[in-house]
Amino acid sequence: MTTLDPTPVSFGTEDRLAATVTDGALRPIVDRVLEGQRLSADDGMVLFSTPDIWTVGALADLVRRRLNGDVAWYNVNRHLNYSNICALSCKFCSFHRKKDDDGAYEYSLDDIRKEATKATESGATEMHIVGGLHPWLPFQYYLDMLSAIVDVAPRLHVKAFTAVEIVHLARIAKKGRDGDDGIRWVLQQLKEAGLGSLPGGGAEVFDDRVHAETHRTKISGDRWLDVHRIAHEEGLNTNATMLYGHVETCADRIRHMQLLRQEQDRTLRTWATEHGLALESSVDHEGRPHDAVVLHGPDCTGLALQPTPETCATGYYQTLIPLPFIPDDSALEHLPGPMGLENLRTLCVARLMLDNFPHMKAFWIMQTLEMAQLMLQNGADDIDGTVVWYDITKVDGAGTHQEVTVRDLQRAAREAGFNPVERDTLYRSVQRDGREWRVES
Ligand code: V47
Repeated sequence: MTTLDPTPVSFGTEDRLAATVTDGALRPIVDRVLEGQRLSADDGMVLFSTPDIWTVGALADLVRRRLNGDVAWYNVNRHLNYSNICALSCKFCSFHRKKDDDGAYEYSLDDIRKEATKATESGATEMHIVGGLHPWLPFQYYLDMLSAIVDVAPRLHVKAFTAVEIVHLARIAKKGRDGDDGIRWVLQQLKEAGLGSLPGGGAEVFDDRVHAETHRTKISGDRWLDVHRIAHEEGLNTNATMLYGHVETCADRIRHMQLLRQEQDRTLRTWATEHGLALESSVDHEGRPHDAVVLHGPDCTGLALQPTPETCATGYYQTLIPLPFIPDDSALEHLPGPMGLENLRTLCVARLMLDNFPHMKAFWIMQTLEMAQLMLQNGADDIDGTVVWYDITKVDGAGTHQEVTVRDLQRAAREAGFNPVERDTLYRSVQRDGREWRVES
């Protein structure tokens, strides 16, 4: 039997732009993007409301190619959700359980050791660990978890604990949940025990009304940003998410992106100074200079982030992961959740607004691998990894086993017209021979 290889498709960005601008409101934005200028919140709102979504996609693709060329990043990873027992009951979440609920679980240190061993034996480079706010596990459990992983799988990068968990740990370690000191202490202890970076979860949407309506008892957006700021100060790279498509507005999404952009400006200024790099001034949409760090990709001159944070005193945001709200089994199940074009547009707008984020991730578990392909063509440069087990969200009745192979990831990227490149957590390319791997320096 013969099989037909799908032909990789490619769209010439300039051609797409020339051919598709059908909305006059987009013309000044097209000019600004072509000139590398920063977009305003008003521009963001135009991008969300224009019927001409294909121009929005072409612009996002242009920016994505400036930063990452034709590379589509993926990684060989494992997710581990150590417990679903949670003191909170956020309305969008179907993962949390109370202690005596059906299906409540927690991993012992031995379970974690076994998972880390399996991960490393399968050639994974990363373990992504998050869980609920467990009411009675002591702080020592989290340190022991990291030490156990380092013990059995010393090369595995541990990306673990959302900002929400970090604040919880500061509280249970009796270091207080307010102020910077307790958070800093927790992060220092975890880093010493083996923590490599922070994932982007728990950011939801930085807005007080949304916070009150959907996740009232969780930390505020300001507190989430504080934790990531302190993590960066402690030399840890972090990611950011935005959980959209429930009760927030497009203006709320833009505000979320602006707050992240502002914080990344601050972080990158320190980062660049530390590296002895001159800062370039950029201009905003009205031609006013602002002193943001300008990121350029491989085919441009200027400052590109070098992924060498192990030797760096300052970390930064690596990627934004837009997370479409998945209503199934949550207290907001009556809401429909966003559909494909909304997901695509949100990713595009994020790519265009967050000019100082080097990466945009289309998390295939929540977007589907098929949509992730389209997203690669419209601003995303990363599709996450092999995952294997995932318990936080399940689309269309999926179970906890949610795995794709490296071949699947590579095929998806190639069919979308990109060059699949394996990365480690810090976006260094990985050279692999079966289960053996090394990072390219
Ligand atoms: O923290 C919870 C969100 C996050 C739902 O850093 C939901 O590389 C949609 O943060 N519908 C976990 N989202 C996922 C996450 C993540 C995933 C992949 C990569 C990275 C990274 C981070 O999912 C939670 C919460 O914000 N979430 N429930 C839901 N029903």
